[in-house]
Amino acid sequence: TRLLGLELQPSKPLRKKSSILDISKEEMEARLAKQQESMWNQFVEGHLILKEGLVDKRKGLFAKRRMLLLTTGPHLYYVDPVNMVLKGEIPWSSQLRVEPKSFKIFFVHTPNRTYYLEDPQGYALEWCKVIEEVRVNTYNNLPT
Ligand code: 4IP
Repeated sequence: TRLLGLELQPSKPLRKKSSILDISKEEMEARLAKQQESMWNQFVEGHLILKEGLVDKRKGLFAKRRMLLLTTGPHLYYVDPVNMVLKGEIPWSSQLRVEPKSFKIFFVHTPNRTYYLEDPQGYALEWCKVIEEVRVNTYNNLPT
């Protein structure tokens, strides 16, 4: 039927809003192929990079600027972007929690350590949102 020029669609079953981790096999292959051109690809052990960005990771008095790479797995790798060396990984578990402190500062809590991170560009809330989305979709539990 047509109504005011609009085609009336039979109502679709309600679908959950797709998450950042809902990636079809074809899309995964295409994105991984494209990622081969990325200078960060060498650090992520074949995983797909979901978000990347420079952050200052504070430990004690000093902060180190690191490229933070959130990937499928999930993993949160951090790389020294000057020497192009993988420095470590924030360990993922169902207990990982993010805590935005301001537009620039956010914490990543893990059972053994809280990572103090600062996004100089002010996208801390974006980081928190995407990490939380990955957590929920990986471990299937509710925010606390
Ligand atoms: C270092 O401080 C860097 O912040 C390291 O970060 C950090 O390791 C070290 O903590 C910390 O002592 P200095 O360079 O001033 O000595 P990065 O590895 O990114 O270079 P992580 O990786 O663990 O944050 P310790 O406690 O891990 O050694």
